[in-house]
Amino acid sequence: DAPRVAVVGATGAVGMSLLQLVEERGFDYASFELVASPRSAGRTVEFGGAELVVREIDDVDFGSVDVAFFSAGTALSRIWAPRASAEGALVIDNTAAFRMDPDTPLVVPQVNASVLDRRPASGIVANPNCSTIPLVRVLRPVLREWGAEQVVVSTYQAASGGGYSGIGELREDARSQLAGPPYSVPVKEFPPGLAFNVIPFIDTVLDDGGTVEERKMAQESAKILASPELDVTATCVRVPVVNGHSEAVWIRTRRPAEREAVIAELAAQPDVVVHESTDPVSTPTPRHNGDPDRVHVGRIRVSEDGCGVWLWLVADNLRIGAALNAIQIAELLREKGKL
Ligand code: A2P
Ligand code: 11C
Repeated sequence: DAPRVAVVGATGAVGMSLLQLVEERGFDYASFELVASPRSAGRTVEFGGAELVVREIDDVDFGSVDVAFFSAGTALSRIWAPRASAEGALVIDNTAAFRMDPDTPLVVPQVNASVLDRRPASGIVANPNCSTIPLVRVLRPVLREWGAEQVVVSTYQAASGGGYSGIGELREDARSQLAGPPYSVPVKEFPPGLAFNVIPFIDTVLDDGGTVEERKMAQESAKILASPELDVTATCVRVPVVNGHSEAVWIRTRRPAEREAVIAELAAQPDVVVHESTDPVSTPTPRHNGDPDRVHVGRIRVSEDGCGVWLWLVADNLRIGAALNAIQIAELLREKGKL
């Protein structure tokens, strides 16, 4: 039977992308509940040809839900995901709350689908961070074919990673900057202000000077790729782009690779598009990216000794990096008869 679905954080940037994808992909459901904060409770949202009323989470009976997608922040997931799962819903959690929990699989269906052969002990499946997902999708074939010792990544992350408030803040700040001083825009999401700027901090700074976002990329990649010895190091940077994360990736391989073979391996991955042209107009950028449900790769280069591979990737962080991966997890669970 088709599952009964709830989306927690349905009015947010990831939640709205998820609703769109459910419709676009014809994901089958028996019932559908939209959940958001008390601020949105009572609002109606058009979905599936009906007007659905948004509810607050206290009013949801998770015993009548088969799968609950959570995208309303880590703090809310910490409290509510275990409750929802105890009441009988399988939770697909898009926050950082349970990603590193040993009883919770961290899943990118194109990379480690087999970890869902068993129903998760915690009742929760974690969806990785939006910059981790496209990275592991391109690392998987390189690791398999040539091995890898080290991966060094610099990210160029869009404002939508900070949800609707991030997008709104970038737009307002850009207007204010264009209007000239005095600049009166309050900067909460992206201090000291993202418009016409780049900011080398995403999330909290740790004692060692790294950031939580950088640590997520390292830890989550190792868990998904099941390669604890792989050294993934990142510098995560916020850029004034509305949507679409980009990454410059350098991989030190164990065995020498040839450029043509790297291109062929990457192009053979599901929903990865390799753009071979070096014309800037044909190279993937967040504004000109083609199909938003694919990972776009360009600028593939190989060092003289064959053991250094560089590439550039662009991926829609709300879809590939969040909502699409979550719905693909649900589709995979359906295929495996676990949902
Ligand atoms: P709301 O729109 O009512 O604030 P974004 O990532 O775009 O900021 O979206 C965050 C999502 O999380 C929104 O749907 C938001 O609802 C939802 N949310 C925030 N706090 C809660 C809460 N306490 N209970 C349920 N949903 C919440
Ligand atoms: C950003 N990657 O771009 C963050 C947003 O762990 O799911 C997603 C945070 C997360 O700001």
